[in-house]
Amino acid sequence: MDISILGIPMDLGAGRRGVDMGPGALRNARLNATLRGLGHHVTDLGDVPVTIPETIDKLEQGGLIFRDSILDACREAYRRLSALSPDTFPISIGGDHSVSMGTVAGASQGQRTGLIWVDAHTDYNTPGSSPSGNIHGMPVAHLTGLGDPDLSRIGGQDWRVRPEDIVMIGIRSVDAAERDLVKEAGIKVYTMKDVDTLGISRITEEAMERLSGVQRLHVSFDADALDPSLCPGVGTPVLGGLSYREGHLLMELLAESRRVTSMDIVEVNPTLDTRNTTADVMVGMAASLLGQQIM
Ligand code: B3U
Ligand code: MN
Ligand code: MN
Repeated sequence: MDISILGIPMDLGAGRRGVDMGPGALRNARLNATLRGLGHHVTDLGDVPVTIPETIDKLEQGGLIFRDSILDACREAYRRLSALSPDTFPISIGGDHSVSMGTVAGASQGQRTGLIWVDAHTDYNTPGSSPSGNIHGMPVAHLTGLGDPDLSRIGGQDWRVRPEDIVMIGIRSVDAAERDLVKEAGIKVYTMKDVDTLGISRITEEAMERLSGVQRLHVSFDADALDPSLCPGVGTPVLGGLSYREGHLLMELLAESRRVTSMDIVEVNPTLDTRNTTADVMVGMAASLLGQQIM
């Protein structure tokens, strides 16, 4: 398969610094070479330019911290990804999770896109509901058309992700007002309790059944979905996350389906990590999604 890697070294959407170093950490953990080792043709598109926070004021623009700079970076990610051939499999490496407002739209190629959101958080706050003003807690809401009118239209006037085409897995931290929005929208959420009781295998089957009508399928993997004992290099760790094998099994089963067309790896923060472990683990997850097999 042709794989293109695009870095978005941005931490403007997160509450703390350091995820801007995620693309470097993931490349350092041999992302490109690992995928080449699986037989793929890998092209690295380099990084999207991102405003350095020290060079500007920390503006709160309508309840949205660093809105304008985040919009610029997401639009550029969108532009670069939507220019790729539809047969290319893009892997976008963040960066905080606000990058996905651009990457999901860009990878969608204007088509109906299913979204598998692997995360501790639902990231469904709007500027009105957000307790923090941090945009990395809002990308899914914007992808479905809620919130800021520019952030919600990066993929064009008419493109958006339908809430019924979204499945979230690994969830264990949701704000009160955000919970109401998620329920109202009808998004399918598999919490960690569901992972414990149903198991990843059954959840993946149900998710693929639910997403049977979409043309493209995007996996957005936030490193904080995995348990912090495994991935300590994340800005908002929440105990009780996916185990190493649950993460891999999810990726292996999605690979078997042969339906996934793009991926994000986000929220890797090497400044909070030890020995780049989180990036190492996330490269392993990408390898399983891209066909690495045990036997
Ligand atoms: N829900 C909170 C916290 C949060 C969301 N995503 C992350 N943290 N990584 C918020 O700020 O919206
Ligand atoms: Mn997230
Ligand atoms: Mn998260």
